[in-house]
Amino acid sequence: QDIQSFGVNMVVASPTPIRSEKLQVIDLPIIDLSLERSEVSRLIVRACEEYGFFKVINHGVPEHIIARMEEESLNFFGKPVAEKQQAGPATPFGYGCKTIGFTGDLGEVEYLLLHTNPLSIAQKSISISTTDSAKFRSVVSGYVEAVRELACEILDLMAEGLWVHDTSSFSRLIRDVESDSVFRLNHYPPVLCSSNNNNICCSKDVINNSSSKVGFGEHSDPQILTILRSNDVGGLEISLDHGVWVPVSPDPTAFCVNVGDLLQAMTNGKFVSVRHRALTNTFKSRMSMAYFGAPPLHARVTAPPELVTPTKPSLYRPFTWAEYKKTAYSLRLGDSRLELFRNC
Ligand code: GA4
Repeated sequence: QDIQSFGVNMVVASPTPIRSEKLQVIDLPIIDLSLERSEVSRLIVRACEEYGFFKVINHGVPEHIIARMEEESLNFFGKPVAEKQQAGPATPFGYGCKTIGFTGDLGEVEYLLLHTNPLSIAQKSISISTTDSAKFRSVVSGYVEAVRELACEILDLMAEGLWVHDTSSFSRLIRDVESDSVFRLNHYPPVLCSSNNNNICCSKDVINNSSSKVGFGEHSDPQILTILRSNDVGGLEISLDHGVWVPVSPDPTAFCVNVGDLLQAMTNGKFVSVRHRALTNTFKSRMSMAYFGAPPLHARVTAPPELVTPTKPSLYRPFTWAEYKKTAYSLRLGDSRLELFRNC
C-alpha cells in the first residue's frame, strides 16, 4: 500500500467524545509485510509517529492458528455463566465480566485475561476448559507464540527504521522467558440502548443509525506493543486529536498493531501511545483478541542512545516495568500514567 493513501479520508471536527455524531472514518496505514524490508520499516516508523496505530497484512501468522483460537474463544464465551465464572474472578488473570482493573472501571464486556507464561497458561486452562483443557492450552500457546513472533519482527523493523544500532533491543524484552506479556480475549455482547440511556452513556453512530455503549473505556496500553485481531464487527475507536474519536474499520484479514506507553518511552517520545476505546455494536457481538507484549518485571525501560541527543534529551526518567505496572493498576483506566514518569 502506498504511503500516499495513509490518512483520514473525511474529517469533521466533533469535540465531544460521547454522544458525538461520528462523521469521520479513518484509513489506518495498511502495511504489507511482504514488501521490501527497508520500505516496510520506513512505513512502520511513519505510522507510529503519526497514528501510533497501523494494520499489517501478509503477516505470516498461519490462518489455521487464528481460526482455532477464534473457535476456542467463541466456545468459551458461549458457555453458561456459572461455567465461565470457574475461571474467575480476574485478579487480574481469569474471567471477568464488566469490571475492569481494581479501581472501579466498568464496561460492557466479558473477557478472559491470561499471562503468556507457559506454566500459567497450563494452570489456567484447567479452570477454563474442564472438558478439554489440553486442547485449550495448545491452541492458546500456539497463537501466543505466533503473534509474539510477529510482534518481535515488527519491533526489529521499528529499530531498523529508527536507525537503532542494536536492532534486537526492543524485541529482546518480549522474547525473554520472563517477559510479562499478557493475552486477552474480549466479547462485547450486542447492547440495545434506550433513548433515555442515549443521553447518558451512548455514542450515536450516524453511519449505522444506531447507538453504542462503551465496551472498554478510553485508555492507552501500558506495555510495549499490542497485536489485536477482531472479527468483522467494528467498535475500535482511536483518539487522534484530543477529544475526537475516529472509528477504525474492522478487518479480519489484518492485525491491528499499536504502540504502548513503554514504546513511547523507549523511543523517547518519537512514537505515540494513542488512546483508544471499544464500543459495543447494537446488533452483533464483537470479539477481539489482543496480545500485549511486555518486558520482564525487573527490566529497566530506557531509550537507546541513538534516540537521545543534546537537542532531544531524555523525556522520561528510567523506570522498571514493575514500577510502571504498579502505577497503572493503582490508577483509573483512562488516567495518563506516562506523564508521571516525565523528566522535570
Ligand atoms: C489496558 C490494556 C490491557 O487490556 C490490560 C488492561 C488492565 C486490565 O484490564 O486488567 C488495566 C488496563 C489495561 C490499564 C490500567 C489498569 C490495568 C485495567 C486498569 C484499570 C490487561 C493492561 O495491561 O492494562
